[in-house]
Amino acid sequence: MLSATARRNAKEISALLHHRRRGGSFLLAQLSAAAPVVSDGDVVSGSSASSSSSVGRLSTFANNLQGRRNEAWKEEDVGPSSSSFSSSFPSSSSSLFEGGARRPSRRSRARDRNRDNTQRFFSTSAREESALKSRIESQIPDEIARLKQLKAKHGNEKVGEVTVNMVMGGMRGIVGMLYETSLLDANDGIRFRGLTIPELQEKLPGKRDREPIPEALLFLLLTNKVPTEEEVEALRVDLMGRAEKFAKECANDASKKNVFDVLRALPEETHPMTQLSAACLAMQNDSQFSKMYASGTMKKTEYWKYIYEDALDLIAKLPVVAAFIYKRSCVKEAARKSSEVPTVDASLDLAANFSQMMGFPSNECKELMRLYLTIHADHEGGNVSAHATHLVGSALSDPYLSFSAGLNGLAGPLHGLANQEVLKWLKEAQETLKGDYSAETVKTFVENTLKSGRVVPGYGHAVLRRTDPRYECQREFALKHLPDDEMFQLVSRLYEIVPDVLKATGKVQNPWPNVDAHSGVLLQHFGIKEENFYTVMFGVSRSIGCLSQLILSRAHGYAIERPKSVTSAWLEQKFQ
Ligand code: NMX
Ligand code: MLT
Repeated sequence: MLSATARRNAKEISALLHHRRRGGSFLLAQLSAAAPVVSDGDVVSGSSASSSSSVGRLSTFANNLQGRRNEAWKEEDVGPSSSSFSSSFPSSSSSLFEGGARRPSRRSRARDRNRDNTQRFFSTSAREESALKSRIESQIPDEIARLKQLKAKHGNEKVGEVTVNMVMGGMRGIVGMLYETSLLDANDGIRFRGLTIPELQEKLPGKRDREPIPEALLFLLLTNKVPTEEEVEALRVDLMGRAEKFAKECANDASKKNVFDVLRALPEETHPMTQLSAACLAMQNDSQFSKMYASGTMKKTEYWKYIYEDALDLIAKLPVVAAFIYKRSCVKEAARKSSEVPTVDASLDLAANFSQMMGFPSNECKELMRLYLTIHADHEGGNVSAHATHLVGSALSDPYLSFSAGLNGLAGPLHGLANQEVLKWLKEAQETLKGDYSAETVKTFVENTLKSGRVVPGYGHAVLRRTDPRYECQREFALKHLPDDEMFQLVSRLYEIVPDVLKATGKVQNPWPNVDAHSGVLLQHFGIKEENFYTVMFGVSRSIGCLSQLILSRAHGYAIERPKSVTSAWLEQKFQ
């Protein structure tokens, strides 16, 4: 933490920098808030540096920076709205990066110097590149070349036909976007970089017991490579370090308003998903990508580096924020309610720590959390949450803005909120059936649900045409850990009855259960009984998939998304 004197000094430095350019205010934010203290390119942890030497370093740096800025401005004013990418990207109209070296112009050299200085203010992790980040960086040229070749060879070939039914039916079945991290097959189910869920359970290293840890999945999604034990551990340490730093800073620095103040200002009864999405937006001020973009010093080829930092920060922060929401707004028992920032145990894995922060430290519950956070992470790109994140991100909105949009979609009852609806429905069934789970009474209960105009929550899918493999692996978990749970027995009975009832309607394309039909039963068994929180857990997990792809989308230079829409009159005229 910088002392009060150091902060005051930082303010003065910023005032000095803040003439005629918005870059100055951006630097102020970094100077007054940042932990690292910078001198001639060395980063010293703010907490370990004495405040007087910090002030000296800041002043020296500011003087150098001011001198260099003046020099840069003499050459040409550079702003984010200027066509500042053209020198690095001769063919900037193309969606994928084009090659072609050019001698840097005077203007771009000036911008580079400016950028070098700006970048020194970013967190240690942004500068000391992790092995994962370096690996991603080393893969980018080949990936871009592969995509470029694909376009060059097959750019004008067709991948399908679009019918009026597809246009009018939620774009179902239209191949319309690139999404690398996972692929869904109607009959095989989901594959994460080619691996099924049982394969993940078998192959991903870093396991504490049987279930994979989400850190290993994140590595796989980002690199298309099964990590080693060491690689998983390095990523775990990185993420937990980010989580711990975030929680400690928010808990200890009363002088700065933070996301937890924003959440405390909301009524306790605000839906947890609304709180999570609002929290994402409240943290957007921390976006390194947005600050770099506003500084006008970032090249297009560097976007992904700051998206990466934001994405990993967000993945690390979300469980802390979610645990806070749970304790404050969801738990019924007053003794467990708390409006304190949760304490992160950085020696644990992300899922175990999440479970512990929520107040469930048992090994079984931690194991369930690992499974839960792994299997909900990704479901190719067309689902509402992934697509919304992808779409918003394509406008170069940062990960906080983009993922908040994804969460808003996840909060809908036909998508992620279905897990909440399932538990409500199961409780209703328990109350109505009073322990009589005979085939006839259960069938009547399901038919009555349809008659009342509701969908059967947890059943059906836009793409799948079989029982969701995510349902199957949760069922396996239940058979191992809670075979005698009464609600699990009801869920098993429903699995025998519901598909036939849905088939009998003659319109449901997929009568089989999806992921949401099972998750709540497991959670309530271990004491997480507040179903209005379930979608938040889905969101914490989904960040892993959506944000992995967001990093890759910027790394590979994807285009802004802008499909064509038509009016119904346009369609009618076309077929007249
Ligand atoms: N219960 C009752 N009716 C259903 C169900 C269901 N579980 N599933 C589909 N239908 C209906 C659907 O409403 C539609 O009716 P209509 O023509 O009157 O509008 C008809 O069957 C055809 O729909 P489909 O083509 O089978 O399904 P679609 O791709 O449109 O929708 C879902 C997919 C998942 C939105 C739909 O199956 C559903 O509403 N399921 C229940 C909610 C749910 O479990 N959602 C979670 C999905 C997984 N996730 O986590 O996101
Ligand atoms: C998901 O996990 O996103 C859901 O199964 C919905 C979908 O894939 O459309």
